[in-house]
Amino acid sequence: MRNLPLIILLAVLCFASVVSAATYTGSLTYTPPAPPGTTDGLFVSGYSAQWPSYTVTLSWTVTDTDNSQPGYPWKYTYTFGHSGSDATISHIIIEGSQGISEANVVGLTGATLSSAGLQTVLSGNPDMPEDLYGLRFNPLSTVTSMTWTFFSDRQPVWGDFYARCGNKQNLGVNLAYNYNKDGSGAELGFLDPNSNNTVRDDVDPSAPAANGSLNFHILVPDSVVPEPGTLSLLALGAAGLWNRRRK
Ligand SMILES: [Ca+2]
Ligand SMILES: [Ca+2]
Ligand SMILES: [Ca+2]
Repeated sequence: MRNLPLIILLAVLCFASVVSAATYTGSLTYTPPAPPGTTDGLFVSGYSAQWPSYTVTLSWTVTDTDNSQPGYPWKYTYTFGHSGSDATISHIIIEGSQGISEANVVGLTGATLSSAGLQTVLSGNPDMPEDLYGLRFNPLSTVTSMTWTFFSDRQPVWGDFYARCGNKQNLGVNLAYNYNKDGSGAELGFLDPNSNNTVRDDVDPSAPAANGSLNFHILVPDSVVPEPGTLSLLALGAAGLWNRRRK
C-alpha cells in the first residue's frame, strides 16, 4: 500500500470536484387574474391593465461549471419579464448580504449594475417589503423582458428580489417580488415581519442551494466559500501528513 497517500489524494480531489460541480435552476411566476392567488410565486401589483393583467416571471440558473472567470466560480443568469407591451422594466434588485459590492461581480452582460449595497424603499423602490442589501440591475434598453449574466465569488443561497417598471403608469408603479402564503396562511418570501422598512428583519431559508424555489425564494449571491483550488491544497496537505507519519 505504498500508494495509499496518492489514492487518498485522488479520492479527495475527486470528491472536491464532484461537490463543486453544481447547476441549479428555478423560476417563480405570476399569472393573472389579480390579485395574486395560491398558485402564484410572485406578488404583483400596479395599474390593473398592465403587470397585474400580464404573466410575470423570474427564472434563474446558477452554475460553477464555467471556469472562464478565475476567482469568480459562480455564474448567475437571470431572466425577468412580463407578457405585455406596456410598462417596461426600470430595474431589478437581487438580494445579497451586508458587505456585497461591485467587487463581487465580474463579466456582467445583458444589464448594467447601477448600485451595489444597501437598497432602500425610499430610493425609488415603492412598496418593496423592506430595505435590503443587494445588487440593482438596469436593462440595456427599453424592454419588457431581460436576461443578464454575471460571475461572482459569492455562492448561491436563498434570498429575495424586487422589480419595478419605469416611471409612474396611471399614477401607479407596477412592481413584483417573491411572495406567497403556505397552506396554513403563513407568509413566505420577501417579508417585513415588524412592518418597519428600515429594520431588516426578513429571514431567508438557510438550507443549501437546490433546484426549484424554496418557500418562494430565489437563489442569490451571498457568502464567500473556499474555491476548489483551496480544497485541493487541503488534500495535498493531508496526503503530505500521511507520508510523514509513515516515515
Ligand atoms: Ca431576504
Ligand atoms: Ca425572505
Ligand atoms: Ca422590517
